[in-house]
Amino acid sequence: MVGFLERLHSPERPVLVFDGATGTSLQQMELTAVDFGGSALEGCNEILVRTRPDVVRAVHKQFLDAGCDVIETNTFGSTSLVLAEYDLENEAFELNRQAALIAREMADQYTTDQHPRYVAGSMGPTTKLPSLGHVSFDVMKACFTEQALGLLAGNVDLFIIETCQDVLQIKAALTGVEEAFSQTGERRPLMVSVTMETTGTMLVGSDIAAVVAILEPFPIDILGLNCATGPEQMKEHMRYLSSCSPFVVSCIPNAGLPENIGGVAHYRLTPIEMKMALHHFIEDLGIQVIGGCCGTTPAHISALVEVARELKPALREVRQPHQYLERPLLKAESAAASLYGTTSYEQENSFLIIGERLNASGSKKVRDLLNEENWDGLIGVARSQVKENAHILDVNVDYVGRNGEADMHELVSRLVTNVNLPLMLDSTEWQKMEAGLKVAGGKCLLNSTNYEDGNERFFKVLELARTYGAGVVIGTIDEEGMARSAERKFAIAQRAYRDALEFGIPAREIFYDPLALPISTGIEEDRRNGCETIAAIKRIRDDLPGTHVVLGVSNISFGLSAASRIVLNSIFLHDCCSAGMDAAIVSPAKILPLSKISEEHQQVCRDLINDKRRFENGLCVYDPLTTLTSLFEGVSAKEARASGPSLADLPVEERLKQHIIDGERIGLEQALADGLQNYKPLEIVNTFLLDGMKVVGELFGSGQMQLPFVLQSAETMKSAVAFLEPHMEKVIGADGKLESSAKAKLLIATVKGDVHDIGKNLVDIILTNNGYEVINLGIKQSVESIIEAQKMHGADCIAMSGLLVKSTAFMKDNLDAFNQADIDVPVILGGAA
Ligand code: THG
Repeated sequence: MVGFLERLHSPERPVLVFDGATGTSLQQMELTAVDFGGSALEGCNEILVRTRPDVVRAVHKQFLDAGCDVIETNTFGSTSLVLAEYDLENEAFELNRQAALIAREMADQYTTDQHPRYVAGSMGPTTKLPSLGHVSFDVMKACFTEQALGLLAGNVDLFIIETCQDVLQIKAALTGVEEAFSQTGERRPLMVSVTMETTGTMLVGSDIAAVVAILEPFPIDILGLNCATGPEQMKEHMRYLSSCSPFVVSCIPNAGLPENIGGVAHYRLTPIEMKMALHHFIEDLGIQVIGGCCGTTPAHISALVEVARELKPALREVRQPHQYLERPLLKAESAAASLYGTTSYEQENSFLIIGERLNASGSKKVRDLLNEENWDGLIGVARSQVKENAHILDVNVDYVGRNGEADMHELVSRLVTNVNLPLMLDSTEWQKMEAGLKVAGGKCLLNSTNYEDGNERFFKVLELARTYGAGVVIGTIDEEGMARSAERKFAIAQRAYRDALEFGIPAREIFYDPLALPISTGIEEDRRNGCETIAAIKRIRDDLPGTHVVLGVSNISFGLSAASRIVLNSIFLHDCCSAGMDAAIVSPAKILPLSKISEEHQQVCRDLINDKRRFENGLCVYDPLTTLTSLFEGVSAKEARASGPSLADLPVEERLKQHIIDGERIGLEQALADGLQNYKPLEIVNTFLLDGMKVVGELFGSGQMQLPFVLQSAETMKSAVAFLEPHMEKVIGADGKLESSAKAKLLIATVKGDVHDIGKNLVDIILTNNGYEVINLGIKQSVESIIEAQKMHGADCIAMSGLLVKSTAFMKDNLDAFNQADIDVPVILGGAA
């Protein structure tokens, strides 16, 4: 049988068809608790490969009969992370192996020379979001390794990491699968399929460009979308993938957006409609892998098989893994990314601005904040650089005597949910960089590596870049120390160019740092530090194609007065950019445009940079360093620049509201204290703070604010209420709750047989912080326990949630049971289906 990749990349470029919905198909089989092996396991579809393998075979069979090319193993939730909800965590390997063997047997039965059938090992997203701290990278990775080993033992043809909600989860899965490959010495093609919500982003807020930029460095074969919506809502994303993704594109939509018809989730798109929608994707956008997600039946798959036979996909340029070094992205440039969006490495009419402030070795303030573990204060430093228009944040926690790995972990995990900028992880120790990489879902830059300790450390950082998909800064330092002359700087850069490309890091991911060393010391050997660096920039730009150049610009002026530093740094930056530098680590607010610097000051700085001292009879008669120092005697830094308005300048009412919108806890207590001068605590909550939450809700609803920021706003709301509580004694009820601030009481539960509660828990947080009292019963709640809780709490409303399509059936039954029990409060149903 021809291998999967061989077929995918064969000259005919066939459109390959995946199977349809497994969950809905199993539901059609009308299984009971007995089929799952007892009521405790009801809803655990993954156990069926053991308890009812005949049923699993029947599902595969109906899709194979429909003519699909690929069937997926029944292992969507077969990681120990999810199986633990059913006390089955020790069965993960076996369940995956069994599922793969069943699918293998079925696919082999159907395979003919003309029509090979393949098995894709399905790896779902689990029930946890690592970017929100629900689970650690290492635990998640280990779970995926175990799953992959089981699937490999059952001999799947490829892996599909699917229904992805969080890019950090994808990275954990990809590194986990790589680990399984290296343990077994085997390899399989990789497909990644992400879920874009109706908001237009992944659940954690990543847009499609961020998804592509973050995954571009990984050796995957197919990247596409599945679930959440129908083909119509996927159109824009498909267009982007078609023109910008270097991978084969896949599209596995639901049979339309679910609609509620008579209390049951209904997927309305007919097989013909689905076929029509995908027609366009194949013919015009070159989508080469299609299939069906929720609500798709064998009839849908038959229709897709027809369209796949009839059409030839439009030609797209596709990169195969071994071409990573040669082929850049198609239309999108190389970019760094936050969890939310991309920042191109190449900035038009500017340079890539990397904010230098969040650096414990470069700032006493940051050092002190770190020592106090004042994380909010550190986030404040990061935010101020966002306001100053930094494109990327340099993050350095190097501080003797502290646990740098723990600090990097803590700070980066907070940064990713508080700041919408990509990160540059700055450390002399690779272990600290890795600690940051494990919590940063976006695409980072690693700052930095060099040959100071020989090849070993140099390659260790490159390995991190390759494993986690990051760009890398390479300093021109080798075994003999820092390169001082342009020639030596270039020689080291050239050595690194060869090494990095050979190792698998493409030129476009390399940022050379030819070292900005102080020209402010007056020491003879430092005099040429500026001009040698500029000369090195020119040579790198001319002779090492495709790479970038970066400098820690502020180094050159160490020790000078604040005002003269601003001017010297600005001129040096400008001249380095003219020489070909395209990125710089700076304090953006302290950079002046040349037009704001007098001719005289420019001249002195350039003389200093280029060492234009004048000597007469061996005596120095003009030293630009001395001249610069005297020119700026007594000039304050403030006089050298202007500063913008801040939160503190707003009237208190606006300020309170803005604190909530920004999720900014620094200065919050002061704002609340100021507010208390004129308003009652409850007025502050109900008017200004809730106004802020309302704006947050609107921004979220319209896709302008991502989920983690909403949660930060909710946390800020919580702090505000906690601060105000002692001032509200009179209105606190007997139960200690804020009587008049609790708008209503809600009872919420994930229904029987369902372990998915990410959405429900978010609803809990957001409602709680909007003044509702929420009683959260948790997952797998039987109708009896919901009724009992309702009798006890007398909630004003009951909300039931669940991800599985079959959960809607439980919800319907529960409604009957509520009627029987004379419960007449309103009921809200929610969840993916
Ligand atoms: N190359 C690369 N990375 C780097 C550097 C580099 N990272 C760190 C540094 N150099 C760039 N960042 C800074 C940060 C702060 C200062 C200079 C460079 C700075 N600090 C004040 C000082 O030392 O006087 C401290 C002021 C304070 O305490 O607040 O100027 O070259 N790849």
